Amino acid sequence: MFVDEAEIEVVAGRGGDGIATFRKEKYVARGGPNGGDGGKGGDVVMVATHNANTLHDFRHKRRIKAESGKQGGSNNMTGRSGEDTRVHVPVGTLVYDMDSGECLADLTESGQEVIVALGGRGGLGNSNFKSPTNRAPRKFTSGKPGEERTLRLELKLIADVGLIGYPSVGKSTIIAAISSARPKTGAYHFTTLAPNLGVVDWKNSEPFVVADIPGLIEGAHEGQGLGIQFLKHVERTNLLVHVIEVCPAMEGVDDGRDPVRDFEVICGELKKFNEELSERPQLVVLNKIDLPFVAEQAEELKAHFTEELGLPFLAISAATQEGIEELKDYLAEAVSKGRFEREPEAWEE
Ligand SMILES: Nc1nc2c(ncn2[C@@H]2O[C@H](COP(=O)(O)OP(=O)(O)OP(=O)(O)O)[C@@H](O)[C@H]2O)c(=O)[nH]1
Ligand SMILES: [Mg+2]
Repeated sequence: MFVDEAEIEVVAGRGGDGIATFRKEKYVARGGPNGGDGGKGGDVVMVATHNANTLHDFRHKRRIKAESGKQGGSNNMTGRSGEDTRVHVPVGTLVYDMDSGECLADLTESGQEVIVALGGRGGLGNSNFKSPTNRAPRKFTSGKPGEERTLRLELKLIADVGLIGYPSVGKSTIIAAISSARPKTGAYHFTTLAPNLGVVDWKNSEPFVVADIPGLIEGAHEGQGLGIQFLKHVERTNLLVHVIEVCPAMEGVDDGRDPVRDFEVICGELKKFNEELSERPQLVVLNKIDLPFVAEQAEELKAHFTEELGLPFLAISAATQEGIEELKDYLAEAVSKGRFEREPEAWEE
């Protein structure tokens, strides 16, 4: 099950207590203080990984603790530190403190980590309290409690390209045709219930990630269909591929579907979700041109999108692979250009 939000409590380990002990040596009636300090409590650390792609695990694991530090020992032995607890979350997870609302981390890269609850300091053993006036202190201090927080985790996938469009236009078939992803496809609406990520490795370009999300329909912003909650998973992309299709005309039935109108409806939904997202560069892809009634309209649609709207346009068939190479060429170039624009310093050498 795909879960992209979770609430958890994290409790770091308590510091171990210091102790009060005295040296026992032959011929020394009363040795000096030698009580060691307590060990530090373990931290709770979040680590981003590509091996997880949902926050599902946290539906049942609501409280995550780290180990406490151990008590100090005699002979000035510091107690063992508590083990840190490392929690693996998917890349793209944002970590918020529930109380302050503050964003503690945005884990965008694999291996990136953040301490979300710091372990308590260990207490001091009595050897710390020796002074000229008190050569045999019995004083020691207790370890400090570990930090405790309630966190809200939010997953927002990170991809270079996002596939959007009505249900059944062939988004999942396209991601399967261009990438390593093999999502379910089907001749019915809402086959895809959760986002899929696929890596495209094409020619000499750097591999890039494409996200396929559940289909959108009119009123998605009001919760129609599966709603627009999945749109957040294409917020962190540089390019949207807007997939359209021509539906077969059925005698006497007007289902209101038309590629130009579909396109406008989805753009309207995007805008309602996030104004900025609706301004993201889009490539319009007409799919299913292996079907004669689709091929028939390709020229006219191309003219509409390129000339009237000034948008790039490709006609493809994910089923027969027609136009798939051009699509991958286009995406690879757009992605590398996008990366270049985002991080020009990295390319200067
Ligand atoms: N003829 C033809 N059929 C296609 C093509 N691409 C996809 N289909 C079919 O269209 C139907 C829907 O394809 P999906 O890839 O599941 O569509 P989707 O956009 O992911 O749909 P949702 O996940 O429901 O939003 C399936 O029956 C596919 O086999 C194509 O290029 N040509
Ligand atoms: Mg799908």
